[in-house]
Amino acid sequence: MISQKRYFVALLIGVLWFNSINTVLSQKVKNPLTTEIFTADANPFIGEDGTLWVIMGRDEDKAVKFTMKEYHLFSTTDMVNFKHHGAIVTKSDLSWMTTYPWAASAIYKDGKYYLYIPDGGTGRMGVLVADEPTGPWTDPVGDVICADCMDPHVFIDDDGQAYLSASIPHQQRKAEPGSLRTPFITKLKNNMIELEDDRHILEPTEYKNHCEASWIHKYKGKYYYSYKGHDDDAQRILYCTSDKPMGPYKYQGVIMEPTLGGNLANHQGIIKYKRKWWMFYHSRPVSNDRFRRNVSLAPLTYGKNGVINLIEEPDYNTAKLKQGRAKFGVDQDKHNHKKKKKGKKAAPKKSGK
Ligand code: FUB
Repeated sequence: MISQKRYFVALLIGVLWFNSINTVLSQKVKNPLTTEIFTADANPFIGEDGTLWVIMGRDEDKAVKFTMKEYHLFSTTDMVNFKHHGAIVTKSDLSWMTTYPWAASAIYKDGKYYLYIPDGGTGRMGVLVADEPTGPWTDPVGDVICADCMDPHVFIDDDGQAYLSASIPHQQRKAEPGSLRTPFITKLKNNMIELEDDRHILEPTEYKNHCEASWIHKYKGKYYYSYKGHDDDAQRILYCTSDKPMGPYKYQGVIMEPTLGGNLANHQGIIKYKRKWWMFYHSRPVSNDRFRRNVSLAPLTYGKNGVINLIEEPDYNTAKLKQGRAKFGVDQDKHNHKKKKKGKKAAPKKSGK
């Protein structure tokens, strides 16, 4: 009798779990994820209870540069409905900040959340710690923990070892031809607030045309290092793969072509959530302006041999955009006109080498 009861409870849990996953797979993502504020540099991470959290930088409503002052937090359990938790960290919380808090990286490990924050493009990077993604976030060091970690990303491997990838600013190291900054990968110590001394600076044979936005993820035992391109690959999201987290890597191709509104600074955040892979990115569907961006989300799929299929920028939620444009005084007709004139460029279906 007892075992029959247990069987039914297990069956019920199984059905509920299957339904929740199917909901995620079948619902349609609403892009951009919010038009309430301008957002950029989405960093998705999974919390202790399985919620997907996303920390984004906020572009100011009247921004004319990347003068971002706040990180905002969003959460979801279905990739369709995102809850906005407001600003969780501001520039004034960071005693060591000399410029603006740019693309940060957050991660959960052993009961704590860590947030790695770059001081603009200077390479200086500090770290905050919290018990919950909503904070309060505190600064355990009170100073930077790295002098040359621009656009950091922290990835934790299956064995618990954490790796940090980032870009060395060009002021500190001359980049390879075609690149603006040099990518590297290093280990974090167990305490998550110190870097190991050894680092693998990627050789020119491992990547090409690198700008910023380092990101590591793992798929079927392979490590993927993705980044935003430079020079001939300006504004593209590119990637390389390796059998080991610290490389050597091999350049593979393009994940995404330049986004709507064109110039400067896409930034990818790649994550697996409820059996499906996703890429957060940003573009300018509301403002059509370089410094006022909106984060969107697209499914990421793999082809033969783990090749990442090219992600085409999806259609946006027009009703939401109209509201957004009215709020920020963007001329709808001017935007549409520009879009029509530009036309739709043909893009290859698979990533090219
Ligand atoms: O958002 C400020 C900077 O622009 C980021 O650090 C870069 O990745 C680019 O998105």
